[in-house]
Amino acid sequence: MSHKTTRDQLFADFMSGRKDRRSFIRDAITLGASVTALGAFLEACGGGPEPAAAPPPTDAPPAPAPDPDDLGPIGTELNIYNWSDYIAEDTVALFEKETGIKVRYDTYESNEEMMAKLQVGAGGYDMVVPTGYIVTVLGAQGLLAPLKKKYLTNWGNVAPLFLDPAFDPGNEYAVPWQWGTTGIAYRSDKVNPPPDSWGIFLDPKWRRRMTQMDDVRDVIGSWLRYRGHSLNATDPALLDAAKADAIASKALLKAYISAPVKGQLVAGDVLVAQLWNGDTAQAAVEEPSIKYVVPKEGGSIWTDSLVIPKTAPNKRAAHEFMNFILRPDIAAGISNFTGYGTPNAAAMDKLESPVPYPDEEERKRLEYQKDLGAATDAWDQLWTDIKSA
Ligand code: N2P
Repeated sequence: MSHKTTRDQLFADFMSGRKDRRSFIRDAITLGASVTALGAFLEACGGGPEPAAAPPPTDAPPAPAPDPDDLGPIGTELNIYNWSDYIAEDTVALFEKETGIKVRYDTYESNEEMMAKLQVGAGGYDMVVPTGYIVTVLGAQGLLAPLKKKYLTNWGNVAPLFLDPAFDPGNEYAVPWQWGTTGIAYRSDKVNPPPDSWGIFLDPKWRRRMTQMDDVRDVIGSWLRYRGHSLNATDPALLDAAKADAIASKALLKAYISAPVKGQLVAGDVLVAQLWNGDTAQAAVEEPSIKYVVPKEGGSIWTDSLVIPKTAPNKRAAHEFMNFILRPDIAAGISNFTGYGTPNAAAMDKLESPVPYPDEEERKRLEYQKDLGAATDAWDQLWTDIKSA
């Protein structure tokens, strides 16, 4: 049967009521009708078949199939889930004003907290901000929507160092947001000599005035580096040694706490804290004696990225936000507030105190966190053991 005959039959069946609306739409799309044309036709029919309605024209060429890269209209809402203290105070307001999109903005304190929500499909988020190795995990679990690059007209501003990262080949899912390092924040007015080793977290002199982050990768990673190993190690013997160090240190720590430790550093309740460089810079704005060091044994370097969950209800608006923050002025505003490095090359000369890209020498001491694959469970168990010790 020719396409035309099939189509005539389909319309005839629908108009006579032999075919219901749902299967009519499905079959018409299979035959190449465009969604717009179908919508107009159905509207003209008044929502259902009417025996008296005129038959639709049948000699028009079949409409092209809907474009899979077309995300439709921009929408009116956007739900963002980001780390705390990780955006400028005016970024969201500027975006809302320019686009008319209303943003709901929630925050989290660790990749694990964010992933737990995403994996059970909670929150209704359109955009989350995982660290590199987590992009790999979420992508492999089929939880991310691929980027539609045609909406990212400002993509050219991304510095070459952040293109095609190992954690997301071809930037299939991720738009780089900020990059930074994990080291030690300390009160230089009280801690002398300044710390230069992860071993400070084993020094009883600072009992109950020290914290490490509430983060499985950063805590175990620091103890691995302390003993001269990769922070991506999976060898059970190395992990056991890291566990022993972590448990010895735990007896001296005030808490496992991440970004919210800033207030305690400023107040002087905490004098030494494992922390990221940017959050340390934020605390130093309030209390200039707060300084930052990457220990001699080395620490982690990471890039966090914007990604869109597969279940996101507002994917087009999410792309609009991505393109917005790829603008140099907006990107510079974000890094000026967060104290982290920008992956936006065009924003570099707009920064108040730009974090320079790490040079060769620094990169030797810094290591990217990688997906641990099958060893993830062992690490998680270790973390549970440490926390309950
Ligand atoms: C937000 C810092 C997040 C960096 N305060 C973690 N990669």
